[in-house]
Amino acid sequence: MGIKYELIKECKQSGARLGKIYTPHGVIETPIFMPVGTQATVKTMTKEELEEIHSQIILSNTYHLYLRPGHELIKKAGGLHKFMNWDKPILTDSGGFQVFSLGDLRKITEEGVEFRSHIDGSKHFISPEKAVEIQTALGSDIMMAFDECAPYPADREYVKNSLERTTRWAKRCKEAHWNTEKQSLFGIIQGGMYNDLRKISAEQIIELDFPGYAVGGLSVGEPKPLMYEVLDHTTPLMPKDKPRYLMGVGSPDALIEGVIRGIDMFDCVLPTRIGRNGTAMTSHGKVIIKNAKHTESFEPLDVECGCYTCKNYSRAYLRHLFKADEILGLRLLTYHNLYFLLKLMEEMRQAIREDRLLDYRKSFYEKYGLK
Ligand code: PRF
Ligand code: ZN
Repeated sequence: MGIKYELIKECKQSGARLGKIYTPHGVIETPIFMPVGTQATVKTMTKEELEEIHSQIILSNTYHLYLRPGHELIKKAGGLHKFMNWDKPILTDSGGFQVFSLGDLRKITEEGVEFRSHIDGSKHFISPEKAVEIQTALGSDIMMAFDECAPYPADREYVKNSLERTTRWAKRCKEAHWNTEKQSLFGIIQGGMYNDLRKISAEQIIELDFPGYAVGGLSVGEPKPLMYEVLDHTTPLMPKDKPRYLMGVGSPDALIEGVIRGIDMFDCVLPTRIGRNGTAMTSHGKVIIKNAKHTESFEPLDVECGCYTCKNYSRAYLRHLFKADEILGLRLLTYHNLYFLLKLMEEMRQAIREDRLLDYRKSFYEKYGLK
């Protein structure tokens, strides 16, 4: 029924978790990074390319697909997997976060959120029930509860009200969720940067008994040490026998710190977004490909990387593509960045197997130029 999580082992050095999530579209090895395909496409990447770099699961968005092309159309196409030609697992975010990012284009009430489309300005309303209805039509393996992600900074009173509403919405999502054989609904813990509020939210959401739990409301502009401190207080409250998902996190250091604190799943637009604007993540830190110093560099982006981009193309060529606004540049850097992060996750899984994740962090940071 739905997904099943298997905890394989905990790293003796760090406490990080190695596990497997069994879904109707296959097994995911955790900890895992999920490439983001907001509009039913991981920008510039074909299905074959995603498979080549061992993407095990991708994320898509309720908000965007509801507005365009519409969840009814995707349902008619046979569901999101068939529509976008991706037969491995898909997780859909509920639209909570995306709608709240709209600023003055939205109005929150107990019933739900009224907002204007970023595409044509038309008016819409998403409630917890509607978010589940849309995700049911999309047919994702994992759907997310409709939550409110409080901004940063936000005062205690605001965050308290917001997390309590998030709990009431989570309950309504659960009641509206009927396709439980094929789709699993995850709850989302909020509570901002207040450790006591995180505890209240965790207790309330866990009480509702979801097959997996996310930590939302982090990576919203707060300093990284603060995010790590909140995680330090939050993950120990989460059940050991269910997957734990840290939403919207994808920088290499935050992935490592998250895994060390017991997180199993991550997603972020970072690798694909910075790839398209010409920044590569490499084992020696970031490379800004348009930089003049790469003009005559016939070395790959990362000599240690085995990806298609690094095996075949030089920095000089990639720089030329970006300077000339050629589409292939976007594709090659996106490919490399996703390969880099997915390999980082695989290396972390191996380090957990061998009880040496803290050693791995140390050597990664030294090379990457951190700490
Ligand atoms: N809630 C939802 N999606 C999200 C977040 C959240 O809090 C975040 C926070 N970084 C990213 N994506 N539903
Ligand atoms: Zn590469």
